Amino acid sequence: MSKYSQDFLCEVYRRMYLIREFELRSIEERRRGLIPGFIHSCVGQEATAVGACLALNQEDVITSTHRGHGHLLAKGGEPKFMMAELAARSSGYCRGRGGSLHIADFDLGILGANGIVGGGIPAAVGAALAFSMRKEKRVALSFFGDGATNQGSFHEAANLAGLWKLPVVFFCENNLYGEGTPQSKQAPICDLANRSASYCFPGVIVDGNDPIAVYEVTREAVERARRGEGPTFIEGKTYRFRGHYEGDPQVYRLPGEMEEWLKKDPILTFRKRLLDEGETEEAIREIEQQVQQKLDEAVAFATSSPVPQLEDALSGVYADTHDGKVF
Ligand SMILES: Cc1ncc(C[n+]2csc(CCOP(=O)(O)OP(=O)(O)O)c2C)c(N)n1
Ligand SMILES: [Mg+2]
Repeated sequence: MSKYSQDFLCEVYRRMYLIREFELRSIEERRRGLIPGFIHSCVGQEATAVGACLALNQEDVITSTHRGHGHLLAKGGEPKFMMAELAARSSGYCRGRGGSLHIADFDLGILGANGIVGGGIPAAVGAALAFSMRKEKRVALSFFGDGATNQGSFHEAANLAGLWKLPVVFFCENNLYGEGTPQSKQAPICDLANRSASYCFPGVIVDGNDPIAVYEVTREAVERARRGEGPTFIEGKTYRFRGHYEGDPQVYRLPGEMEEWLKKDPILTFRKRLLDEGETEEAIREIEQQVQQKLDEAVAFATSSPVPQLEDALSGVYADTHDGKVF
């Protein structure tokens, strides 16, 4: 028997299923023409987002990446405002100006997805510095990919966070590739968690397809940060099941690699685990139906929302028209 309540385990499944289905819907809606531009889907990486965000409080903050939909949904993002943003509608999170790569909601502690690889990492460290200076017991968690750990921004941010013992969690989703380049051709080390040694804080490796394992290591890292003991680097080993972007021919994958990882599909394995824990098939189906209904509503909301108007193009660009929110 699990030490977690059925309600908690069902919530884990609900959030992971929502992310998976949100991604599949957005791929479909892009094909149908509702969504312009690129989508970098996180299908296969749902467990890192959900496990990590469940270990945070509402007032804690995250920074995200170009592959950010899962992080935002896991931190409480509303699917209809996200779908509207993806569809470039004025009812979207950023009034339709940001799109998939730039969704933010300060009220939920979502400081932003980010099109710049490694760009969210110093932003999270900056937030952690602010918390520390204001003596607030809040934590910043930065999601980033394996490729981002080769950026200077990661090393500079990790250095200061280690030096100043800031309340930050560096969460690396190692999906084995940066675009089409395998990790072995990007960096001379295998386990990226070892990078933390240079900056004098712990590095932990976790099965990134197991949301409970992710939750547990993240909770420990968050508690450590809240106690003022500084950062932790978590490396979640995982795999993306879709291309780097929708349309990627994926010629770089090794033979048999996908098949092996599909056996560890976080949604299917956790669904089975729920059944083993005594949850009924009917209860799981009900969760799935509720999610599907939410997504139907999200697509209908986006479809019926207006596109931004030309005369509003400059609103929010200059400080005097900014709505003044701080995180
Ligand atoms: C600074 C910068 N360099 C290059 C790119 C182009 N680019 C977009 S995603 C990506 C790969 C990132 O790999 P990783 O950090 O492992 O994240 P993943 O896509 O695997 O989630 C690259 C090189 C970019 N957006 N920003
Ligand atoms: Mg990667």
